Amino acid sequence: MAAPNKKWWKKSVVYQVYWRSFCDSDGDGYGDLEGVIRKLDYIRELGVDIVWLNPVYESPDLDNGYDISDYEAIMRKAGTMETWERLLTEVHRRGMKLMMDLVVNHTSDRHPWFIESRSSRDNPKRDWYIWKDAKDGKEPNNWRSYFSPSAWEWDEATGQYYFHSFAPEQPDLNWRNPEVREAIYRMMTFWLDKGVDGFRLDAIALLAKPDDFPDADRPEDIRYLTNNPGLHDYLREMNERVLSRYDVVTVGEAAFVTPEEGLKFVGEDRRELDMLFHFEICDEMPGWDMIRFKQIQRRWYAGLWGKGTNSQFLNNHDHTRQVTRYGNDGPYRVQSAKLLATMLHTLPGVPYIYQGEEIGMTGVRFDSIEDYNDIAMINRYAEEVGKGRDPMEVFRELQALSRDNSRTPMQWDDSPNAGFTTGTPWIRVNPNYLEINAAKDRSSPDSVYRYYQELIRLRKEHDVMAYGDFEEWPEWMDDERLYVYTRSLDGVRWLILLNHSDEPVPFEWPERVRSLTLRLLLANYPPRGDESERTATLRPHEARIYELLDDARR
Ligand code: TEU
Repeated sequence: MAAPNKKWWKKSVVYQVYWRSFCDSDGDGYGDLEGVIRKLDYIRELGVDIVWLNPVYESPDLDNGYDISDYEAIMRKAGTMETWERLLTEVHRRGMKLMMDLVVNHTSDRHPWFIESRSSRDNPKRDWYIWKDAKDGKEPNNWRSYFSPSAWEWDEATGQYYFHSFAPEQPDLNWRNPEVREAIYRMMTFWLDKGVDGFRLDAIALLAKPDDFPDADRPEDIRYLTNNPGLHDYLREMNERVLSRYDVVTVGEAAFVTPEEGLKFVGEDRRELDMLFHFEICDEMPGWDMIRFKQIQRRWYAGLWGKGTNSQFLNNHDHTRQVTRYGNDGPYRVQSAKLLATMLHTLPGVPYIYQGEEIGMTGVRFDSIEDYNDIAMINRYAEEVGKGRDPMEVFRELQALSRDNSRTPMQWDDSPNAGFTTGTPWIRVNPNYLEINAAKDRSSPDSVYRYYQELIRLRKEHDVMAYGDFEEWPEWMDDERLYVYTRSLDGVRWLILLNHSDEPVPFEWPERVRSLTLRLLLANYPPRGDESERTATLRPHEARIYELLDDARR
């Protein structure tokens, strides 16, 4: 297959900073931008190239910043514009780039645009949002939203419903209206002129809405919210009007896309976005499923390679920590965290690290719904309990995938509140911080943190990790425990061997490699001295990266 074109961001590693849970500099219990600045050396020492900062704009903060009330101001909890500017300077001073999270599908209901829009039916901004009359005295259609039972909210004052893909406090903008698009492009230009290096575009597959909002056959399957006609016209226009004028990188959060759909977002000849997050894993694979995971990787590689860029991630601020959800957070936590890292950093695509992943932080199980803050969980809990279900049963059901699993504070050290804050943290700290924390990891040569450093160093030194073709070894394609594949570029060939299971698994080297020399580049266990040329035994959650050398290259 054609190797991808080279661009600066294709060889990069992105680190996601969920700032409110990262580092609190002033003791108010919320992480803040000053706190992020303090920890930039930590991020830099990992080897990271791009920092993705979750939304910091002015917001009533009902959905943790994804409900923006002023796009050109900084939320008080986070800091001031002056601090933000200093953060940008400090990121750049360390040779890194800053990627801002931007929400353009919806605003907060407190945004002045919406306040005007809802003020009367003939307000000039009425059409900036999506308003519809009631149908037979009810909602215009039967769609659900992500966070509530209906995507429509009744507005008593003007006697119409407005549309919201998420909470009722997050009304969707009407992208059909050219004035809305102009206002968004102007706002993006404001940030680009300040020097940001790119955007993570929130819920970007939701921008376009259908003409007529037909009823869904199965309202519980909310795919209808995404990928509606017109979406790619908007993205092309955004690219032409804004993005193409700067040397920036974009990643779109694209729910419910297949590789065929995905290529429309990131195909390099289409001039829309650079990378995407698809959710075939995080939204649709509740627990680890090796066969399915391999199929997903295969399909996306076939669909995008040489044409557009994928991202590799298994968790973020919305999805439970990977070592808990997809690995082993018990006896093999360290090995498992390293195995997952090896996989994400050697599969084709740009790897994303979610804060705390690099020290193997785990999910959490708090005792009661009162300990949780996630609006998705709380609204769903109220809905289900409202139907008369047993509250404890509902609570238990929602716990495993609550978004708060990954939102607990970063565990810096073993001091109170894990060194995150001197005040009362906005969300409880995971009690395992005495055992799992950055200070401990950084001082131990075998830690998860050190392993991430090694992986990132390898990416910097070897183009094959970013640009190499991907090929699975056919003998293990259907294996439920082992994942075996190569990456190859210009005669350099790497082999990745992963045992994603709690048991030791025997491995027999195929005939065709017995004449090659294997040079071990990185592994999460010490090398065994007792392996023959024909067989090996992979220990639980063992990961190895080899370079394969034939005679000419030895
Ligand atoms: O999430 C969008 C979203 O739909 C996710 O909840 C979903 O689980 C998945 O990851 C994509 O299919 C974004 C933000 O990441 C989230 O924190 C916000 O709450 C949401 O948008 C609304 O802005």
